[in-house]
Amino acid sequence: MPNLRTQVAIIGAGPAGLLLGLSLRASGVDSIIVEHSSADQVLGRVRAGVLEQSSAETLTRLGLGERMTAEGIRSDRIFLQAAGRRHHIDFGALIDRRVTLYGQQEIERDLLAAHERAGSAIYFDAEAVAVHDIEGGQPRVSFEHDGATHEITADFIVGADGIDGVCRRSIPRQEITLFDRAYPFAWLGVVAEVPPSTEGSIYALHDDGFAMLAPQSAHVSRLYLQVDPHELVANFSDARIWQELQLRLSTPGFTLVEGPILSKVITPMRALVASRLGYGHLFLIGDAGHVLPPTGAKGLNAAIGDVAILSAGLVAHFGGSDIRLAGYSDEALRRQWLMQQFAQWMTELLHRTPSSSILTAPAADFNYQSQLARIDYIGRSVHAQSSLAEQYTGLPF
Ligand code: RFL
Repeated sequence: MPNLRTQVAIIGAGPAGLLLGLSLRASGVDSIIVEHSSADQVLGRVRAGVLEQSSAETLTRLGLGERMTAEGIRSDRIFLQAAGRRHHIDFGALIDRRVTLYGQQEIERDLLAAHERAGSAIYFDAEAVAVHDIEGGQPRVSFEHDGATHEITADFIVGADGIDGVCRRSIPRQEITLFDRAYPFAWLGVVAEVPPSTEGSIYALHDDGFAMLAPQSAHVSRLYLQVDPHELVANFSDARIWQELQLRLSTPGFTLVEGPILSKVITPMRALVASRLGYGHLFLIGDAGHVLPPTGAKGLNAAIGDVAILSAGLVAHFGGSDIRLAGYSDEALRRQWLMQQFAQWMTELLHRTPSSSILTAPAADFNYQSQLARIDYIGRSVHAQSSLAEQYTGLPF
């Protein structure tokens, strides 16, 4: 059985795990990454696409800025739309901050290329990944690879294994609480080979539900529709998708350009925060510790923020000081709850909540009228717009 030894064993080669490995390496801390999918599967997942200003700066500091700067879109605005009126939220003019629109799969491609250049140890297609002895001084990770059982002994294990990974579940149940919330709607997300019809993302509330248009590059746009969480992708032909998008995104004088749809996926809308992101010698980063509804575009940014905080803590630990590492969970959770309240606010502002046994039809209609008024207020108030801009582009604290 191959026995390996490293300072930090990382489970999961999503953006959080890959970025942590690179960040540690830049400070002379070694790691091994274990991933249960293949590299092609990792690169094939289409997900987030909005980078806060500080996330883009973190990636640039780690030498990942070249393609992002050349191919990503620096955007200084979004549009909020309701009742056929579109409000321009101009981050640049309001607070002089911006976001970068660059697909998560492109970031992962850049991260994997950087790891390849650096000769990092990454085990793709690992099976039966398990963590052991996280409370003791010699935590271990075991996994099957190429027909052989491997074991890694490490100083620390980092769970970067997403919402369904093994790491969070390895913390004893009595030691962790999960704050969990499911929304009664989902997103149908499509990637279309079509130049963006707008210079900034459009977030629209419509009688039929939420719709969004997000530029991704000069030739690619992402588009989203609120759908019932029990809907099947098969029920959405390209023609039906474009028809719904045209309806929900329409305003006088705006033309939504149509084109070939490259992918379609339905994602349930969910929020989850673990009460702790560290236990013994195990730490959780990214979706392994918390999941955000995508409306605030924070999931990937939260992962990048976790990496920045944990990486600094681990580097300080190996340099002889434990204070930062001991504070990781509290600091990352404080930032996480700031992001959660914003994502919740955006989600509740922009989706039609279906009536249910809890929310009667008149109450659902009341909510909708109130949402329309809130968007009208944001359109009229520079203070409300500045607050939105500050939270969307990333809190500076
Ligand atoms: P990831 O990207 O889920 O990566 C986790 C990695 O761990 C691997 N893994 C394991 N490896 C070894 N052993 C095991 N037992 C393992 N179990 C899992 C997985 O194969 C995977 O490679 O988590 P990470 O790195 O924390 O990154 C977080 C982001 O991916 C996530 O926050 C965002 O993409 C969320 N999200 C979105 N966020 C946005 O801000 N805007 C969006 O538009 C947006 N769209 C999305 C999304 C997440 C989605 N998923 C997870 C359903 C759309 C989708 C479909």
